[in-house]
Amino acid sequence: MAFQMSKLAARVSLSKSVGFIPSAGNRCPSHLNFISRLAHRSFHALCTAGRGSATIKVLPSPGLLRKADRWEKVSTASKSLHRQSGWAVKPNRTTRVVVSVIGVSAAVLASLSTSTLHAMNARPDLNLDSESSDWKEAKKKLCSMDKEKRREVYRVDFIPLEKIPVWSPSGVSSREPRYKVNEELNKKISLFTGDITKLEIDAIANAANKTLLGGGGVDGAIHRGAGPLLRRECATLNGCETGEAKITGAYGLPAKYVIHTVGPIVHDSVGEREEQALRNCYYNCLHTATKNHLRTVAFPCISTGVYGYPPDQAVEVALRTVREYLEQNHEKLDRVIFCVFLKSDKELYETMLPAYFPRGSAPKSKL
Ligand code: AR6
Repeated sequence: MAFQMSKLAARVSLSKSVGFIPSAGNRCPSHLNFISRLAHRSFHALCTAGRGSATIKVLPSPGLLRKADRWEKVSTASKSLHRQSGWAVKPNRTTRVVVSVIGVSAAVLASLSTSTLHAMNARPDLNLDSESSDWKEAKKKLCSMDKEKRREVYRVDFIPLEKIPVWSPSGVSSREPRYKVNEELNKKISLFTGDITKLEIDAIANAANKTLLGGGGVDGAIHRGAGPLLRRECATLNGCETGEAKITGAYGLPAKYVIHTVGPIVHDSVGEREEQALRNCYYNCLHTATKNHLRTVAFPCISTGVYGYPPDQAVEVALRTVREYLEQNHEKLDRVIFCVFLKSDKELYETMLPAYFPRGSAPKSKL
C-alpha cells in the first residue's frame, strides 16, 4: 500500500513539473493545482499543497473545476479520516477503500491533465530566434501545428486571409478588356497594399537574388520576419537561377511557405529575354505552389525595385501570367494576391486589373 501510494504521489508531483510555468505565490489555483493538492492531502505525500503552486496559460474548464471541487470535498473528508486514524495506526477497510478510490482517481485526473498540458505547450522547444536551432525539426513541427498554435510563434503581426478583400474595381475602367469576363476567376484575385510578411496565407513569393541568402527590399523584410532558420534552409538550396523558383518554410512568418524567385535585372531597356524571365518567375512560383497543394499565394512586384524593371511593364507581365495560369488551373488555387508596397504600384494595378480580370458587360468566358 505504502509503495502504491508513493508511486501515485510521484506521478502527481511529476505533473507539476511538466508543460507549464511554475509561479510561486500565484493566488489563482489552476485545475492542476487543485488535483495536486487533492492527491497530496489524500496521501500525506512529501509535497504540501502550499508549496510550489503552479500556473498555466489556459484557464481550466468549468467542468474540470466542478470535478476538482467535488474531489476537494471528498478529499477533506478523507483527510479528517486520516487524522482520526493516523498513519501509525493500521487503517480499517472502509478507510482503505476511500483512500484507494481518491488516490486512483486523483492520479488519473493528474495524468490526463499532464497530457492536456503537453498538447497546449508545444511552444517552448520551438526556438525560431536561434540560429543554432535545427531548421528541419522546426519546419516539421510548424507543419504539424494548427493555425491557433502557429499564431503563438509568429515573429510579426499577422493579417488573416479573411481580412484581405477580393478585388473589385473602383469606378469605370478606361482599359479595353484583354480577356473574357470570368467571375469565378475574379473572385480569386486581391490587391493588397502593405507588407507581404504579415500575410497569413499558404505562400508568399520572395523577390530574391541568386544566392538566396537574403538581401535588401522585400527579400530583407522576409528574412528578418522569418528569423535565422530561413537563411539556414536557403543555404542548402544551392542558389536559384533567374526565373526559377524554390520553396522553403516560412518559420516566424504567418505564411506557411516562402517561394523564392529571382527576377531579371534590367540595365537599359526590357528585351524579350527579361520579359520571358519575369514571366517565368510568376509562372514558376504558381507552379511550385500548386505542386505543393498551396491554395493562397501573394506576389510582391518582382524586379521592380533594385533590379530596375519598369513597373508599368512589369504589371502587365504579372497580370497576364497569373490570368493565363488561373485559366488553366483555376481549381487548384483559391486566391492570388498582388501585394504592392508603393502608392504608384497600387495605382498601376488598379488601372490594369480591369483589362486582365474584366467585369460586367465584356464577353463571358466559357470556363
Ligand atoms: N512587402 C511588399 N513589398 C515590398 C516590401 C514588403 N515588405 N518591401 C519592398 N517591397 P526589391 P527586386 C517592394 O528591390 O527589384 C534584394 O536585395 C518594393 O517596393 O525588393 O526584385 C534582393 O536580395 C518593390 O516594389 O526586389 C535582390 O538582390 C518590390 O518589393 C534584389 O533586391 C521589389 O523590390 C531584388 O530586386
